[in-house]
Amino acid sequence: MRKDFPILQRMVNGKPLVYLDNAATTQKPVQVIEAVKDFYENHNANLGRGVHTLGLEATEMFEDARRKVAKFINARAEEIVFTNNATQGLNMVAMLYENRLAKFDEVVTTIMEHHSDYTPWKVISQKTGAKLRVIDITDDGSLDMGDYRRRIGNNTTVVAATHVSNVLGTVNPAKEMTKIAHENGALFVLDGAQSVAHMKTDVKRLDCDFMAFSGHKMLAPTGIGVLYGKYDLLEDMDPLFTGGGMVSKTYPGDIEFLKPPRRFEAGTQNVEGTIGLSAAIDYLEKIGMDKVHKHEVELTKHAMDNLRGVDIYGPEERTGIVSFNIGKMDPHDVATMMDENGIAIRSGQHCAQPLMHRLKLEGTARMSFYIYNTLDEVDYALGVIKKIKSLA
Ligand code: C6P
Repeated sequence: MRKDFPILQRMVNGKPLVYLDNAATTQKPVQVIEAVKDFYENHNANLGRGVHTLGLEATEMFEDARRKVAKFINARAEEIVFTNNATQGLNMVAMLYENRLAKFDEVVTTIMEHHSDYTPWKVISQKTGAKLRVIDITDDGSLDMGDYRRRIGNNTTVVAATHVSNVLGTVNPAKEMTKIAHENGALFVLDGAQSVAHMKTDVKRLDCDFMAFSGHKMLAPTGIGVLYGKYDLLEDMDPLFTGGGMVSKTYPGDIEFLKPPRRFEAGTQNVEGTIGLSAAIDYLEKIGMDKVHKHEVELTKHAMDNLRGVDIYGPEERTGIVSFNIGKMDPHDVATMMDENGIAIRSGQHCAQPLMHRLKLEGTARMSFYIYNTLDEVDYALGVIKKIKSLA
């Protein structure tokens, strides 16, 4: 499939590009690029605002993309709200619940959250006086489920947790976590930013109440994201933003909003993004999400088995994320030296400062794999790491 990704032909610093920063964003196949190009060349129009042919086509393509996303995660189309990214989706849920939280409520989250899931709840808790309870990890970087069970109780209103850690690759038991949250009458919000692109996701099976994710981490363009919400919960909420495309009537003294999901999609939407996302889902489904996951796990296992003499963080069982440090070397220096050899990795705190603080780390270097990476690329990266290590 590598020929589908034009950027993989690039040279970087005189070496063939080895792109191992997929947890930050993935590359895009020609099928996605062409789908976006086709939209602009043949169908471009605004949505639901006209009866002309282009307008009807664009609207149909947009709604078709919604149906595709819904099927991909086993939801109903009315439960799919288009957003800019996972960050917007997570913030929306926190803001929508602001007026339902009070002083004696508790919001539960985890120490491994990305700032996009940690900070909205921190801010909302500060505003409402609700207590923020942060679940710890075990020594190997798994979520401490004993701590989770102990801290959730009658006062817990919302649990917000990531499915997969963007630093440790840890896969949290989202179904079990949801069940425990529901047994205590709490809502469960899942951050799917690092999971939906990497494993088969079934929101009905997980039973989570909300889930947010980003298109750009799953072969689609930037600027398109998804917020899934159970329909009765969405229907029970007022919009955060008002404007064009989400009102059914507004006269002096009277206003009525459209039903979800359009109620939460004010203003002109990112139509090209949804079309790119739709093409990305077609691409992933053609491969099969089980195969996507299997390939990543194989690369990760190979990397972990052969990465010697460096500190690796996180549990054995994980998705395609490997965070490491070479002695006391600054992770940014490691990433720079990898880049000199054509390898793109991420370094630093990965927008996960609570976790860095917990691990007593300034940062890590991070390799993250995806469908187009090969065992040869992993071996090449391991060889470069070995050379860098010899300089330490
Ligand atoms: N993590 C990383 O390099 P956005 O930026 O909205 O598309 O995704 C935010 C986000 C939310 N949750 C998790 C678990 C994430 O990993 C991310 C994005 C990238 O790790 C960029 S900081």
